[in-house]
Amino acid sequence: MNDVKIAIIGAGFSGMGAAIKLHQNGFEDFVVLDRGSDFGGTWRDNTYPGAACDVPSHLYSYSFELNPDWSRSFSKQPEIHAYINRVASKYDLARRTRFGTEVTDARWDEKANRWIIETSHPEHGDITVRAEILIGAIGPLCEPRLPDVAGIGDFAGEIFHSARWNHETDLRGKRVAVIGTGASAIQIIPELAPKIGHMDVYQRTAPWVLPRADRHYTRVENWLFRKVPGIQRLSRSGIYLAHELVSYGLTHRPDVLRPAHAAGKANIRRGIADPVKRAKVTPKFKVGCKRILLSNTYYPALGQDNVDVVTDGIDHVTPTGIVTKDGTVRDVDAIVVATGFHVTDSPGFEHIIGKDSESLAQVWARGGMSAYKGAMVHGFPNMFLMVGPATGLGHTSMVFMIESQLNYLIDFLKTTERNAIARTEVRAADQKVYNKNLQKTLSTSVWENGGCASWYKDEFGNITTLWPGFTFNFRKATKNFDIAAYDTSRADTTGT
Ligand code: N01
Repeated sequence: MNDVKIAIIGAGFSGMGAAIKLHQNGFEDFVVLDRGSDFGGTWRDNTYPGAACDVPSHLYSYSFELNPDWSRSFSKQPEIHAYINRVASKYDLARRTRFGTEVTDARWDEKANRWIIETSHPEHGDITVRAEILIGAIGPLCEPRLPDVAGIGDFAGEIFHSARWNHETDLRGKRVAVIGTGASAIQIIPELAPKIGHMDVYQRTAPWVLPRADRHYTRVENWLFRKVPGIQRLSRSGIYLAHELVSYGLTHRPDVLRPAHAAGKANIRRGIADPVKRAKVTPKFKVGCKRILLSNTYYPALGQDNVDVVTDGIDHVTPTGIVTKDGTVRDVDAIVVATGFHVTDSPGFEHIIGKDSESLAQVWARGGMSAYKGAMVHGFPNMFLMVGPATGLGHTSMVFMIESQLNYLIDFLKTTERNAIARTEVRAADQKVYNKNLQKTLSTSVWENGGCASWYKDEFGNITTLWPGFTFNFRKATKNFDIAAYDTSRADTTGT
């Protein structure tokens, strides 16, 4: 048994951020557990061709670790992963991190006021970690979702998910099917299209894809960012404010985003000459209802003669290809599955078990994901979720939300330490009111009224993934730990 004050699950952007802030604030007794073999979470796992960020580089980095050397305005995965590893090494996070360590069960022990965390490691075996505080930084986009299509397991060729790219496979000259047209697929398709023999793109819903203002930074710009950090901060603030304006359109006045429809349609016209293909890829819902995608190369790729857009719906998969509902058989050598992630039903929720011996999955199966300030869940004392329910964004950088949550985390730890509090549990009523207010704001949003189905919504039809509104309001809400919303008890008493 290993005893620590704090155990962090996950060494991605949010888990690393938590580790750094703990260290900076004098909380040194912690461990980071990660099932992978490197830092970066989703930026470690998503190595598909063309993987890049659709948030500007200067915004997609920690405010306390700006990177003046970004090579372009929208960075590609290798550069982001390298940045993450540089930060990890600067703060010596490897010393604190146990890689290859899968958390199989994390259970609250009410008598001991501790989290009992069972882990498994292929070489070190099973180790139990006992912690006063559990920080769940498992990430919302880490569990690949495979389509529920009959026969998919029987396909005899190469098949893999976008987040588990098989780099051993050479797709040059091959017949390839890509299932999905979301953020991942629209980056993969332009990379593959010029190299493969033929591609079938299975599109269930045509997304809005707007032009991407991507460019290389000049040497002078990088020099200036290095020498005058204020310029980079100014540029970051400008980008931040511009994105916040989009947030207003998304949540209160979707009509404000109407010009984006014209930009999206112009993007289609520029990229695709064939009117039949153009019609197929023209979206039928309001911009912003699903994540707004950015690309200058997606439509030109779809416009290529060796690329077909298939909209008939998949019926089943055979050992040699895909059969659509109209009975057409399309044989392929490989299938790329770009169908997203288990967001509201992550398998990770099954392994976190609270005071009533119920898992997060069981509790949330009753009414959907819910937390207080995206972090604390009634029934799960001393657990702090990073990027938990209602913290996702449709318009700007998650790193801003992560840093807001880190402020809240540190103030929670300082407050409880100062007051010798051993157990902290958010009150059910406060959690309920908080989420009721979120749902009220969401009711006018484009995600609710934009005429689309998306992973932002759960099986009950509620949007439980997104923060509705300006991110500076979330920053304000998480500035101080509001202890009045919590039931607390000291180590030597039964409650306060
Ligand atoms: O996944 P998605 P993703 N048959 O869920 C389709 C982030 N991200 O991996 O729209 C046929 O968006 C599904 O169709 P429909 C970002 O937050 C960021 O692309 O549901 N098709 C859709 O087209 C993003 O939102 C970056 O009708 C099926 C696609 O698969 C999130 O990750 C880059 C199907 C899934 O799209 C997820 O993006 C990449 C079926 N049975 C990703 N099931 C950045 O740049 C699903 N689909 C930061």
